[in-house]
Amino acid sequence: MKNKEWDQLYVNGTLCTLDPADSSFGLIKDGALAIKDNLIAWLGKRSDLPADYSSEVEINLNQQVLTPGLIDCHTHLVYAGNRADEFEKRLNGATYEEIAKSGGGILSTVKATRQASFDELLEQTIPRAKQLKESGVTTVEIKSGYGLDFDSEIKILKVAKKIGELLGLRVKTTFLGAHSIPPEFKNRAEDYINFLCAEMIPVIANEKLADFVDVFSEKIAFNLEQTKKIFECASEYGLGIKCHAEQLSNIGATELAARFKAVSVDHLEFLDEDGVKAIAKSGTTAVLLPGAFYFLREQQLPPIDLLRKHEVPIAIATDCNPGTSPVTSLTLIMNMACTLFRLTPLEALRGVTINAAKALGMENKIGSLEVGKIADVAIWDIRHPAELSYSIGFRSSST
Ligand code: DI6
Ligand code: FE
Repeated sequence: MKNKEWDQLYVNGTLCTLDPADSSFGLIKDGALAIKDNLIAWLGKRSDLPADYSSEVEINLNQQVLTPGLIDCHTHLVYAGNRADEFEKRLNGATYEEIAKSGGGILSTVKATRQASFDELLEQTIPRAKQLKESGVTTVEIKSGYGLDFDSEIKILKVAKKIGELLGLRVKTTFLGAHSIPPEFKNRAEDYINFLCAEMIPVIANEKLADFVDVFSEKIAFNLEQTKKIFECASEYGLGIKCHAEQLSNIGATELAARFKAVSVDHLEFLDEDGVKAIAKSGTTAVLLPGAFYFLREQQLPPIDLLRKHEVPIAIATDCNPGTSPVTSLTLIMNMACTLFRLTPLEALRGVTINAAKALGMENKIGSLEVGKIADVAIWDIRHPAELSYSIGFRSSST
């Protein structure tokens, strides 16, 4: 019997390993990558392949570039309807906050999502998930948050899991019950928080419906004290913590999230240096969402230079949602991160691979090409990985 018996071997292309040990893209020209039992079993220069290998299948990359499968670490993919009407209102001068306060915004999507059956919701979500996949995504985080009652939130989380099964995507789910206060709890935010902590989080944890809990911590949503209650409850039930923080104003949500060792804080346009220092210390990943920045015509840039200075890992994601980021291409987001936030193409690619893996606590399993990691890859008809950020919304040849 031969020593190396692989299931699959890629040859004749450029590997972009994003190996954290490499200070750049980690390119291996004329590389070879072997897979055994869905794990990366070997990778290196083709000329260094061991003499005694054999592989069931050999795939010719024809000079294409192979990267780790992309990771979209922040989406609200499961919702019903759309908000084109609101988009027009905003173009005529209404602000996002004004629309939210008058009962539109998130709550209009909540209404549509509550009314949709499981199958209808699934049917509306599948095209979005397919488009993400076409942009090279193999792992996607999906938040609830457009149900805001027991049955609807569970329905959304189950649709998210079903999407993973149907499309062969790795799905991580996040419970975002604290996205907005539903109409039946109007002016009773405390009661709603108590309901989330007493009745929802325990069930969601016990039934393993979510990996993380997230809070929209903001003036127009939940304040710090309410956010803290949710984080305490989530920690008690062993769920990871994420936070929509400092998106529209600075209320100190980032520092609070850092105290709870959040895996990520997301948005961050209004983050200050104290907040950056706090997440540098807690090992929390900063997730930037250029789609929402663009769509809201935001002027305040997230503190990129401070994040760099304090060596905070930066991830980027689509934030796919009907209100502030109706986008289903992660490569388009890479381009936006470069044009709007001046990330380099390398930072953008790290932002959707290794750093996005960190934002999901999965950096030991996915996000770079290294022996022992899960072998999910994306193949691109390009010659250098910087082209993924340069082209506007590139599509992968396969994932
Ligand atoms: N921040 C956002 O940008 C989205 N959610 C959040 O917490 C917006 C969600 C929506 O408007 O539907
Ligand atoms: Fe979001």
